[in-house]
Amino acid sequence: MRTLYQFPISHYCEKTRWHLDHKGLAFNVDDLFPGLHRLQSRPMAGIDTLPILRDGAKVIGDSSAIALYLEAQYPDHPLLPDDAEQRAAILALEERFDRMGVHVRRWLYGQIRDWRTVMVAMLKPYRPLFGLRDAMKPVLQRGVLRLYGVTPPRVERSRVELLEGLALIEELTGNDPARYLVGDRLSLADIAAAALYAPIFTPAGTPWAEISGHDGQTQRFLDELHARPAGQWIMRRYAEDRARR
Ligand SMILES: N[C@@H](CCC(=O)N[C@@H](CS)C(=O)NCC(=O)O)C(=O)O
Repeated sequence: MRTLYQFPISHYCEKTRWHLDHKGLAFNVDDLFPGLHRLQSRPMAGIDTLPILRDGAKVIGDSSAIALYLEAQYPDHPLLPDDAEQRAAILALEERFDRMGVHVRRWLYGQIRDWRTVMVAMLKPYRPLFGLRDAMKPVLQRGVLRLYGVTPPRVERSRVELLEGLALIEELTGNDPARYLVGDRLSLADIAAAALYAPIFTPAGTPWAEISGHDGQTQRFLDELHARPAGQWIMRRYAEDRARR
């Protein structure tokens, strides 16, 4: 039996969900409560972050390690080619977009003016449990801002970084939303880029689609990003390549 330990709202968890779905591998999810998750993640995989995948007796932590494990263990529907040069290029891009995930998260948390919908998206899977869930909301909000370094100068640097990442997608695809980042088929680089940018582009059916309440300036910026070839590329990957099984 396969279990994905996750936060539904985590874009790194989305990257792993996408990979599992792409391979047609059935899995259960275990939604751990943010903060308290460390009581399970540390003994299980020696890490503080999710996703963690349990596959039979094997436990793997970190979306990149999980990706390599899935490719080695389940070679059907590969997301890494045999060609050494292409494989290296894809892994380098996966790493680049994994780092981008940090900037996407920090920038986005830096824009939130009304935390209610964020908290709904974050805590929806958990039962109210004698009011404890709701009592945790301000603690979680402060924890998220501190943990992810959400300060005005760092949020601004993350904005610049995320624009550079979008420019890279446009360069690699020649501004054509139909093309893939490396070669002519979907790879790990594409799902890393699309999943880790998804909280900004909020494709339908993803947990971020329910978050609302940005101010006018942020909304205009988001609209500009959507109109760019890279924004269309991300939406297209979701529409065409995000199989849900
Ligand atoms: N490099 C990790 C990053 C995962 C990550 O940052 N997960 C966040 C959620 S988006 C997390 O678990 N944060 C909780 C914490 O750090 O306590 C991966 O690719 O799996």
